[in-house]
Amino acid sequence: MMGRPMPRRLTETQAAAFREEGYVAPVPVLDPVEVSHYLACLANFETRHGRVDRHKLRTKAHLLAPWINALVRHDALLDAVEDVLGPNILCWGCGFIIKEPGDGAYVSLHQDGYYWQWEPHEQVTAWLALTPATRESGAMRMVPLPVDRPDPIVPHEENWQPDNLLMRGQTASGIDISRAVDVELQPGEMSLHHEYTPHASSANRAAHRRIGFSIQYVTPRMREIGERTSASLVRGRDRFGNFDSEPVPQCDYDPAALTVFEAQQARYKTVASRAAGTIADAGSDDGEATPPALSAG
Ligand SMILES: O=C(O)CCC(=O)C(=O)O
Repeated sequence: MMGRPMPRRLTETQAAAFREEGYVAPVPVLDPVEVSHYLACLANFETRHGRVDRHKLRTKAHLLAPWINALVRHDALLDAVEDVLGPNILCWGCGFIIKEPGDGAYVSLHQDGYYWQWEPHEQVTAWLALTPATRESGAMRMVPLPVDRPDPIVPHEENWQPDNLLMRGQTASGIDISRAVDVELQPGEMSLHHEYTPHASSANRAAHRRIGFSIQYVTPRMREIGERTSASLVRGRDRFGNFDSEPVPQCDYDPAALTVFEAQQARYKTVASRAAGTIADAGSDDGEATPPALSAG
């Protein structure tokens, strides 16, 4: 571990597990008072704007309300993300993934990187539980695989199903699902997973809503192939300028932020509708250190 900074929130074991297994959990980040606060914010938001159903608030929700924007900037979340990505962090997107009791919603086995055309692959998804995410309520299941491996993205079959929360019903082939590990989380705990890590989740058979908040963080060095898009600098500095910066909403559906949200939403649909092949890692000589937990041990 020589030369690697001391982790801020993950243990050394957890930071190593992220590299070796592609995910780490549980990471405690919010205390019960904070969990209650964010649940109340969500309840107020739903009272004012309608229930957050399975297709609403799924991408760049941080542009829609000040409290969502504050959550993606929460220090405890960012400390853990910093242990994986290093000190400079952008929030690319986020969304609520809510499974109502008995609604049948599930997520097929997939890799996030199947659609994302990003390089280098300096990305992590933080998935925060606001209610218990258990085997019964439809917690995520991860297939442990090292981040650093040849040909990490496998072919996906596309088979749209109404209850599948994935837009095209993409399902990874050739992955041994029997190796999947249940990632059960209590409210206030989160998991971190890399875009190469295969994961899935089953329907909610519990009596409560399973409320998860999924945030995609990237380093400023990361860029999207093709169209230029936007992201929010949430920690450190951005010496690369690969993304347009995003406004911070001052109220729900602040018009300035909503314009950016809608433009990105339209683009996201286009990206998600074309299957991505594996993108070769293009090592860049930019003088910025490789993120701590993404560098080989
Ligand atoms: O919420 C779920 O069950 C799945 C979430 C997911 O696939 C993700 O955040 O990448």
